Amino acid sequence: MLYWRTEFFPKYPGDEGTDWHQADTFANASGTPQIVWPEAEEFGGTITVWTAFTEAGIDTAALQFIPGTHRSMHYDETKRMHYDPDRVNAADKDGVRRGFFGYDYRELQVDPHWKPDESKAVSMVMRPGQFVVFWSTLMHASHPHEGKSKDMRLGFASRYVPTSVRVYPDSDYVEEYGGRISLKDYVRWWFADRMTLTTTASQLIRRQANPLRLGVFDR
Ligand SMILES: O=C(O)CCC(=O)C(=O)O
Repeated sequence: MLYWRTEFFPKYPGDEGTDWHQADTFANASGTPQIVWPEAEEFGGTITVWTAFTEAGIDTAALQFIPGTHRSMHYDETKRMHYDPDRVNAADKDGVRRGFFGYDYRELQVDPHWKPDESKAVSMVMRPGQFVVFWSTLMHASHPHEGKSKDMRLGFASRYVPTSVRVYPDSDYVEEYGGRISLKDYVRWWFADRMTLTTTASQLIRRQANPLRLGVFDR
């Protein structure tokens, strides 16, 4: 298994929720596929372990999921989204303030008139240290941070794929969310043994730090 990407997801008091989205190749923001599965595989996407570093409640940007949506993609990541930082915290979508960190995920919709069935959405209220594991093609989003509390919400996403998946193929840099990151010193971690996903977040971190079980790949 390859540990190929990590991201912090902060939501400050008053911040919008995250747009509903599914991610298959992760070309969504950068325009270039970041993971490419073998052609014979019917799968795409990545396992995400999203760990709450803070409280994540209904009023403080808890994640939301729509069960059963991971098998069919409503978004086409070969389309382009357009980055505009002025969009952040400025859009109202069906009565909810939502956005995608300067992008509008609706730009990728296969059917521009389609809407996610929010009546089936499940909210994932989490305490610090708890984590949720989900496939990235599962429709997910977050509530806005309503600003009723002064505390930020911070999530940390770790992303995993099988070793047969090509990661950042033919890319020297990633340009997304208004920044450009060189992949010159990029490494991905390789798990040499079986990992049970019932471990706690701290066990997971300990495992990630255990050199006997890990290798480092260059590209
Ligand atoms: O934390 C969020 O609001 C979004 C997280 C997310 O989309 C992800 O981890 O894939």
